[in-house]
Amino acid sequence: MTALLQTSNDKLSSMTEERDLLNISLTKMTEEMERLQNLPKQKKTCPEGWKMFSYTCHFFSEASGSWDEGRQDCRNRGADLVVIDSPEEQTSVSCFIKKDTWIGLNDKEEEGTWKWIDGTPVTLNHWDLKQPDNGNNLPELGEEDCVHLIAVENSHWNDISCSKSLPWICEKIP
Ligand code: MBG
Ligand code: CA
Repeated sequence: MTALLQTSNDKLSSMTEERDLLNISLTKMTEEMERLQNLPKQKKTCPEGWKMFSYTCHFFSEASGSWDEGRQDCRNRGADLVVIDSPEEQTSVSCFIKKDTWIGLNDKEEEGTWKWIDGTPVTLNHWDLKQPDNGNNLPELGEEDCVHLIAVENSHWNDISCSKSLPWICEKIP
């Protein structure tokens, strides 16, 4: 009888211990859940030197380089070349550029098939008059597979040789 009582006492104390540990882990998990649930409510900001646009950040480079060099610089900044997917975004970036500027649009993969660097097809159409023309068969221009904003009001798009040296716009989600 005593032995039986002892066994169930032991069992009880080990279960009490287990219950306490589970309670601690429940408290921790509840805290973590609340932290994660509050994440979207936190006000996000862009790094210094970047401009907030909608839910993203834009960086306008001082430096110039080829389209590939621009893209690499964006990647080094944890970003990529800008994808312009709304008239509002187009208007916003066009306000800030002072020179012709690279954006994340090209037809390198297939001539005439324009794709944003994130794989999305072109929904917004902001081509300049008579563009894209792949250099209009002018031998001195060569192939034109990369797109830049033209540095005039509205900054329409033109295709140009990817090796041209231009500044670029990067984009990332904060
Ligand atoms: C230029 C474009 C160039 C090519 C050329 C054709 C005056 O714009 O920059 O890309 O399209 O026109 O003539
Ligand atoms: Ca062109």
